[in-house]
Amino acid sequence: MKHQTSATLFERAKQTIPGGVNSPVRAFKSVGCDPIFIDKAEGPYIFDADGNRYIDYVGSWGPMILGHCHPKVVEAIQQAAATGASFGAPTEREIILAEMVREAYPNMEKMRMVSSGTEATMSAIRLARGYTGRDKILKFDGCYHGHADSLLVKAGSGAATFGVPTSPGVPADFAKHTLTATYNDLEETKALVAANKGEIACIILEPIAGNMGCVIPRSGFLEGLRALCDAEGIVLIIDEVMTGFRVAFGGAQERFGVRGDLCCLGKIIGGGLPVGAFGGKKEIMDMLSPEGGVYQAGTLSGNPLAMTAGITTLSLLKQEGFYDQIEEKSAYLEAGLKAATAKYSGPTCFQRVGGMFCTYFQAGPVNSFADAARSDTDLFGKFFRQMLEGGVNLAPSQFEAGFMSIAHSQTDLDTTIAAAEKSFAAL
Ligand code: KE4
Repeated sequence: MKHQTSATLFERAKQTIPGGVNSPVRAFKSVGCDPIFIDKAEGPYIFDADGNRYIDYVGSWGPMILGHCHPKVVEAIQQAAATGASFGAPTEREIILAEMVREAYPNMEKMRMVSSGTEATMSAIRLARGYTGRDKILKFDGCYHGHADSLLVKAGSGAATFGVPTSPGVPADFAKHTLTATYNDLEETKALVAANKGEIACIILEPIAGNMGCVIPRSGFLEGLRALCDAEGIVLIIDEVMTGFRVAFGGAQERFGVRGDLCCLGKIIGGGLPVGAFGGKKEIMDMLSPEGGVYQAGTLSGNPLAMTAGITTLSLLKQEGFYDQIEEKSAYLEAGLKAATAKYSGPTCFQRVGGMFCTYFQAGPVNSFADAARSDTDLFGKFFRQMLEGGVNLAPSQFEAGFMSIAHSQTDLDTTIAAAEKSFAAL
């Protein structure tokens, strides 16, 4: 087959795949250029179809915290593939991964493996509704929990990027059960709960909102939601699909000390293969079929290859000092990017927790989606394109977070900072 460049692949892809991509944000629509098609990846690098190398801060949107193609993960997957790709029957590997996850998230007394973050949050919400007998759910503007119908209401990530927060195709009858509040606004949330007393099954949130950049919970916000849910018999669902094993081995729940009744995971626990998980209190989880009446299922749930990739990944994350190194690299990058704005007169605001971060093109601070939406997305797009030209692959949207991996070297960070200096100067 004649060598295909990203441009030719994109044209060809659009013939059979809507927008030429299997997930909207990959189309680079909000950053004003055509997408790059990836040929291969290694460590902190991705290589596109035109042979360009990029220092990668997307990391498949979070999973690749070890860097791409970690030899131990590759070898484990190769060995697992030789013993069977999928059985549709239970395996010990599912137990091993569940036990490893429970060690890091003790509130996940029991859990179910699924194949995506969307499946995890969708199932957790159904379970919360089944457990409480209530229909309404409460989420926060700018938080994205996947594309299940009841969640595409003022969602973040792709939906926000396209400025179409409430997606067509979601029946009004579904959306009406979804209440939305302002992230970090505990008083508003309390008022909304009071106005729907006894009707709300769950409150679901990102403990650090990585789908409107990187929005950090105000002191007392998570604690306040925990107390509110306890007082009102509401299930608190903490969606750690992005933050789980990202900002600490025990995620944001370890970092902030506030635990959900249910917790959703994804991304890193699959080591790049399709895995999601939801879990929590035994009394809630045991309502799931075949124990209880709440139905949830999946052909590839607990897939042996994905379980193997997850087990190998988590075992490497447990190594002493792993998150200290991620913190060190991320803090160095933060300082460098801030210094890189010296020749740039416009306002920027850099927000970070551990190895997830965002440069907002505004003065900040950014505490909510309304704050994030004030960013200059055109300027972000220009910066993104400059950085891509400079060999650095950032998340292609102002409303996404960037991710550090352990594979990013000092040289990679210095190269990134130099590219940022050039890019800011050219804005
Ligand atoms: P998936 O269904 O995409 O595996 O997970 C949905 C999801 C749930 N919860 C949180 C907090 C998430 O961040 C996500 C997915 N994250 C986006 C990136 N912001 C996925 C990238 C994409 O949509 O292509």
